[in-house]
Amino acid sequence: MTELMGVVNVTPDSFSDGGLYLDPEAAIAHGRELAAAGAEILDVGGESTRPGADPVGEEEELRRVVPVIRGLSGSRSRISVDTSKAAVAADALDAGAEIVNDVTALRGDPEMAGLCAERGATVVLMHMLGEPRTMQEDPRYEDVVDAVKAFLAERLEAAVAAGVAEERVWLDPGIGFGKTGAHNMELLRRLGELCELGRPLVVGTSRKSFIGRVDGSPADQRLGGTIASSVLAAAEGADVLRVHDVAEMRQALAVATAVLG
Ligand code: HH2
Repeated sequence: MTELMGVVNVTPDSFSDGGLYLDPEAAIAHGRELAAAGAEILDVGGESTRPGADPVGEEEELRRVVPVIRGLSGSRSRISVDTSKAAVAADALDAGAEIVNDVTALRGDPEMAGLCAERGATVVLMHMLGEPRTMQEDPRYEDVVDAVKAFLAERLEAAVAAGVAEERVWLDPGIGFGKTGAHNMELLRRLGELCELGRPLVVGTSRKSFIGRVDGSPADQRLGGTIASSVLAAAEGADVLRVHDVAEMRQALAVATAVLG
């Protein structure tokens, strides 16, 4: 069954919901709502990775995410921390997280792989070309699916070499991370090729700008495009869908599953 990872952004500047849940109580209430709506996983993040975003210091990121994870631990959803810093991941794991969602695929902090290995965390390894500040400046690939697949295979191997159990690794093509609209479409259309890597696939299309490029919609009006792309991704083999709108996505998936049998 496809699982839903609900997004809890404790940031002032996330591209679609920045500032809405910066207060820990508001973030905890939002996370509880997503859990009640059927999110199997809650992904708590304290640093925006939108194109052009400025990096956040370790202290500030800890201050944002740890109280929220503590407040959500014990709910029926598993908790994931969206960070590329080992110190943040360590405290998040102590506070009740069990998944580390690292958009740098363990390349951002030399301590991250060892920490995840030692703590037995599940790790999401995501593809990104370049870094958030510059990743959307003219990204190019000979074949985007082949490039992402080779990258994810290499990062999976690196994680295992660092002691992370292979069965604890999930992979993610990184929709919108150093990709044009056409690259994102091709990745979604050929997602099945990434399933050949043999690990669960996480896909995050939620509210992203490739949807806006199709119909001109702003970030807060991309629910239809999020649902269409996520259902298609699930049909192509995605195991986990990272979304902001859990209730609507849960219903869409239930209907898609009922139709397909
Ligand atoms: N997308 C975003 C952040 N983290 N993690 C994974 N594994 N996959 C994704 O596609 C992904 C991710 C961007 O979305 P959001 O968190 O809403 O925005 P921001 O980075 O501006 O906070």
